[in-house]
Amino acid sequence: MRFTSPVGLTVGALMMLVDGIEAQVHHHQGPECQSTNFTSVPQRLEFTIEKEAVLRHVEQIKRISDVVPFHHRVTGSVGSNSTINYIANQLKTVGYDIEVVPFSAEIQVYSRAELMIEGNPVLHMRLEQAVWSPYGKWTHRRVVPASNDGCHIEDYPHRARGQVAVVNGVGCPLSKKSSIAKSAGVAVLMVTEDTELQPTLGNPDEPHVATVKLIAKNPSQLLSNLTHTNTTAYVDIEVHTKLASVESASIIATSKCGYDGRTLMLGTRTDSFHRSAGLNDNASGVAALLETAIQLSKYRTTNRVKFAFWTAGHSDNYGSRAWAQRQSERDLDQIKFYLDANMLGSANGFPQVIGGTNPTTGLPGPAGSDRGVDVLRGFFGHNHIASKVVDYSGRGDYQTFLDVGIPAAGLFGGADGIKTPWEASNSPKQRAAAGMPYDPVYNRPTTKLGALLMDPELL
Ligand SMILES: *[C@@H]1O[C@H](CO)[C@@H](O)[C@H](O)[C@H]1NC(C)=O
Ligand SMILES: *[C@@H]1O[C@H](CO)[C@@H](O)[C@H](O)[C@H]1NC(C)=O
Ligand SMILES: *[C@@H]1O[C@H](CO)[C@@H](O)[C@H](O)[C@H]1NC(C)=O
Ligand SMILES: *[C@@H]1O[C@H](CO)[C@@H](O)[C@H](O)[C@H]1NC(C)=O
Ligand SMILES: CC(=O)N[C@H]1CO[C@H](CO)[C@@H](O)[C@@H]1O
Repeated sequence: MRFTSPVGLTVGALMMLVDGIEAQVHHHQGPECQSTNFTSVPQRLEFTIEKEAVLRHVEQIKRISDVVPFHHRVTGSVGSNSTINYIANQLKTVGYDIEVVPFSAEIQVYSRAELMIEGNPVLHMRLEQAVWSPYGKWTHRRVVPASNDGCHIEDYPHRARGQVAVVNGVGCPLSKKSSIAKSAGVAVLMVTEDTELQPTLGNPDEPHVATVKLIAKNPSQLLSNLTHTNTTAYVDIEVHTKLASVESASIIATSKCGYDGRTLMLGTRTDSFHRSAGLNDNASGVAALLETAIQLSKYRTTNRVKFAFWTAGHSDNYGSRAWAQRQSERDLDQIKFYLDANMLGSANGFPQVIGGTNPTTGLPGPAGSDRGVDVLRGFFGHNHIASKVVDYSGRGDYQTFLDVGIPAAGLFGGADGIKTPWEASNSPKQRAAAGMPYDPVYNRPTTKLGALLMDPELL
């Protein structure tokens, strides 16, 4: 079965975007690229990506996760290393120049947080601990709600000093709230949200307070129960964290042919969350990109194409940031566009193009980002597939590129966001559950391939 792949087609479309003037086609090709072994321009790449081939890569990654402890593929683990080796071997076989970019860092490998609400009855709740949160144990503290969104120091009342301040999940990055809470003398910052997503503080170097998330179906009601009872609610909170030095690698595969000065880069991350085999998140991105790379190897491209398979994506884009730090200004300047592909197999997914406003600067992405977004939207429109643009959230490896001034966009099937009625009515029947998450198994310990619906439209 042959089908149209957004990733495959958009590679072709984006290559034309970075081509600019078509006349430069042959000038920059080395002698090995003059052979008739190559077809010249990959305009029809989209027709050569087979769904079965993509699924085979996902199945291979599932096989890897089946035989490792806890079935996860966390950075530096056996499952992660086997995934990386599999990718590198596949790409080497079809002739890419492979660069193994070593990665070594202190990574949070274990975290757990618990809340005990004293009172009648005593409530025990699991908290999701923010990545890079400081740790500790606090007993008999008051729960004090911050006013507004907790983005300004005056949002934390004096009686929150040394206590547990509660904020919502909107308004500004959690990292900012946590730093402000620290200045306000708060002991623990508790964010209430109804999603399973593990929050992150970005990096371990900034001043933060212990930061945890209380996952509640109705956070505002729980909060008012905790804070507006006539007797003050007291809580005990315990945050455990373990850091370990982790060794891993990112894989960069570079096409043999093409002009370096206008390089197109495509990337995805290879690691999973702790409790998950990560088959959608993000094996689907790996599989789609890997198969695109394999098919593209048959073509002589005008411009250089690099495929990146990042490690430590889960720990705040560490892998891609470590790679970017090793590049010279000139290397980075040659990359004219970066496309990130992740979670393309979301069972209730909806095609989303990531672009818009950079959360770090509050400004639009670097010049050229919009054109990339238009090419991706254009693809969906041309194929009568409903899609939408969502703002960069900072959680994908595209953020690394935005931060160094390289135009970037992302392709995404959706995670714990909720499908709207409009999106549902513009989705095929099997993905039309309004009011349900795009990925019902996001960050859950499932290894079932059946949970994925690798459907042609989303791959
Ligand atoms: C072209 O393909 C043939 C057969 O697959 C191979 O032997 C030859 O080395 C290739 N030439 C180049 C320049 O890659
Ligand atoms: C809040 O308290 C009310 C009344 O006791 C209870 O029915 C409700 O379930 C509580 N909500 C939460 C989120 O704990
Ligand atoms: C809390 O106190 C107010 C007045 O002080 C009273 O009207 C209300 O019934 C009390 N609520 C509970 C749950 O005891
Ligand atoms: C994973 O690979 C890295 C090298 O990239 C190595 O240092 C590390 O020991 C490997 N981890 C395991 C668990 O084999
Ligand atoms: C485990 C992991 O890194 N998941 C990521 C997969 O990609 C999406 C989109 O970039 C991220 O939001 C997830 O955090």
